[in-house]
Amino acid sequence: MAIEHRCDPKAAEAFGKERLRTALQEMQLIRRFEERAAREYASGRISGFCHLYIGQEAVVTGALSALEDKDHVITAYRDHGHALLRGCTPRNTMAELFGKVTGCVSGRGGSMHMFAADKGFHGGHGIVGAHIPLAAGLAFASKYEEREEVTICFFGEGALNQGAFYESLNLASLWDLPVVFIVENNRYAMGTALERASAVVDLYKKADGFNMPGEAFDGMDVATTWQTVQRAVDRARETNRPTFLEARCYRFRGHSMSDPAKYRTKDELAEQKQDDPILRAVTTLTENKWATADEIKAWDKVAKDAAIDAAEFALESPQPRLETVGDFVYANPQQWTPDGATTPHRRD
Ligand SMILES: Cc1ncc(C[n+]2csc(CCOP(=O)(O)OP(=O)(O)O)c2C)c(N)n1
Repeated sequence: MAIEHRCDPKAAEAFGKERLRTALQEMQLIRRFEERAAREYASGRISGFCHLYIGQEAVVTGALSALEDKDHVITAYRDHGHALLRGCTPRNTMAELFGKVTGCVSGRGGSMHMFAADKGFHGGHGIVGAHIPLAAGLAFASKYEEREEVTICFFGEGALNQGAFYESLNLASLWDLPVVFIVENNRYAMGTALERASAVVDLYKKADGFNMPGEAFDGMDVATTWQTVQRAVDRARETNRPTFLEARCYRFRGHSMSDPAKYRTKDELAEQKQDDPILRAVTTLTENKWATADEIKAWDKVAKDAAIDAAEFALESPQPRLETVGDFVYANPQQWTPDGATTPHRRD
């Protein structure tokens, strides 16, 4: 795909000045938040797994611009951006990374399990492909209860040869479920290039096997992403027909914080970084005179300040109390005590 260092002009025109201005600010927030998270991880304040979304911000930002508040979103473990745009705050997302009690799931989930279910964000899932059936279930419930809601389900291309993917897309098509499946094809599943793992590399073509529309799009362009996803969301809302979309994108960091990413060349990375989704939005906004350089700089400062504030909040927040270690694990839990005895649990 040819690299264009701006948003597609027609898509940008359709997206419009106000939405592109908002989209840039959302992408700046995700970028600055994750840069801060990376620093906190390096300093040892965040532990466990941590997968950054840096480079892919246009996918979630454009896609969620096509949704209404009542709709549903579910994703895999590369979920910080999805959380920030769908109901979590910078503070409770960062606190979750720190494992603090003020985190969006009380410090129990960490990086891979962000949730804001009351705002339609259903995670944050660590097992590759395991949440795709849940998306079909969310869409089934919306249809069954006649709520006219749409579900967007994001996953990586590494999930595409899991059985759950085939089972879910088959049922979604067979039962006419209002769901949009988006594969974020960032070209590598951990260290494995798509070409080494998949017999089909034009992933959108898999839609044919489910008798549903499929399309690939430039996932580094926030306006094109919105335009493509909006068509699929409209189809789902109006006809209950599902769609399978392939967002062609690239992650600028390693698979996780512990990955030196030796499976790709420095030249490849440098070339891809020229196609930064944030720079593309900046170019389009300034070329169209939809934003000034000063405004863009000010928005970036707001994003940086939000990330610093979130980290300070997370650092000052308390750890969950040891006695609550068994909370949220079982529906009918026992209380755990340090000497190994268990007693019937009381939520206090
Ligand atoms: C069922 C299962 N198998 C293996 C893993 C280990 N694993 C974690 S991430 C990953 C790669 C997934 O890549 P992809 O779906 O492309 O997502 P990306 O990391 O590119 O966002 C694997 C194999 C897992 N979490 N779940």
